[in-house]
Amino acid sequence: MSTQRRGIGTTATVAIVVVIIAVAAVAYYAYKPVPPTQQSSTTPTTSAHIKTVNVNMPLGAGGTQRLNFVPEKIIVVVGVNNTVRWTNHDSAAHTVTGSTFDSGGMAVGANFTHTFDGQGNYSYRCSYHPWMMGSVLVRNG
Ligand SMILES: [Cu+2]
Repeated sequence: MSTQRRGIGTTATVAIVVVIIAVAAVAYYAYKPVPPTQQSSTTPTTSAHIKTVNVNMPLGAGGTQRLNFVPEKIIVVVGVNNTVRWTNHDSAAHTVTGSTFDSGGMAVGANFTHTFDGQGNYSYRCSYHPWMMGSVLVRNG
C-alpha cells in the first residue's frame, strides 16, 4: 500500500515539475528582455538616473598642507553624474566655497551636496585652509 502511494506521488511530482518547466519556458520567451544594443544609446534624462560623485576632506587636511580635497579635480557630465557630495572626514571644520556655491562651515562628519547644471570649470576652495583647492569640470552630456 505504502509502495503504491509512493509511486503515485512520484508520478505526480514529475508531472508538476514538467508543467513548471513548460510555464517557465513560455514565460521566458514571452518576456524576453530587450537586447542591450537597443538600450545603450538612451541618454538618462530623469534625476533618478543621475549619479552622485563623492569628494572627501581626509583626516588631517586641516593641519597638513600636502593634504587636499580627494579627489582634487573631478570631471562630471550633465545628466549623468553632475551631483557632487563633499564629506568632511577630518577632525577639523572645512568649507566648500566656489563662486556659485558655498557650503558654509562644515562640521566634522558633515556633508554638502551641489548639482552643477551648466558646463564650465568650477574651482573652489576651503575658506579656512588656503592650501585646500579643488575643481569640478562640468561637461554637457
Ligand atoms: Cu579646510
